[in-house]
Amino acid sequence: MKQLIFLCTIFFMSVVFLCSTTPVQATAFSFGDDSIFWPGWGNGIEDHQDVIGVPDLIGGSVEIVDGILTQVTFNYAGNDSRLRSGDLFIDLGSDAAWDFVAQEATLTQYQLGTGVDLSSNSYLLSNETWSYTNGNIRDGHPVSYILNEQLDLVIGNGFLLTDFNADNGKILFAGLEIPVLSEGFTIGFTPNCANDVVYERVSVPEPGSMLLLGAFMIGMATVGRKKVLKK
Ligand SMILES: [Ca+2]
Ligand SMILES: [Ca+2]
Repeated sequence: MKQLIFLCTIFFMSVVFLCSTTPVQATAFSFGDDSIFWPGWGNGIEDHQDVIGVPDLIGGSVEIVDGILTQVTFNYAGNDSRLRSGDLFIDLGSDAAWDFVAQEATLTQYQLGTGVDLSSNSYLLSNETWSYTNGNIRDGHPVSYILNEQLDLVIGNGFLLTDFNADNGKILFAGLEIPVLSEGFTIGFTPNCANDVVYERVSVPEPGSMLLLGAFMIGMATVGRKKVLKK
């Protein structure tokens, strides 16, 4: 009898677990900084060094709610008041074509149709967004995607907009609504002088794997219960 009560309890807990995994799930995944430049965008000079001056991007994290990428945070060390944020690029499925770009001014999110190949020439490059002559930068690296005339105006008025001066060590892109696939995605980002470039793959575990675990627990409990009843 005790065994039967035990198995019934497991069965009940399994049902609760299975039901509780179905509603809203917010999950955070972290990423590092293992790339020096985007594939194909080395400049032949600074290609061996991850960081030129400051800041040093040290990875970050993403938040996914029910299969929707809602925010991306970059962590960095060091600061320079002349720096501005570049755009956030997202490549769904990591097939070397950008599918979404989020831009600073109003954190507007754009979907790029069938994706924009990495070799596209529709970028503003680091040497076009950084006018200071003292100190080296990583020349010729994509910083922002040219989507409309408005962005050119923003650049003309003083680079991109997110303020690197907050000095809290974080750059946050929030309010995103990007549906991500189980294949995962790649994040691209750099400050306007491309002194440190992010190109990182993020894996997203299948939501179904949690449901499978719940179903497995119920199955085990059911088999065990039948055995007890037979006795
Ligand atoms: Ca770095
Ligand atoms: Ca880097």
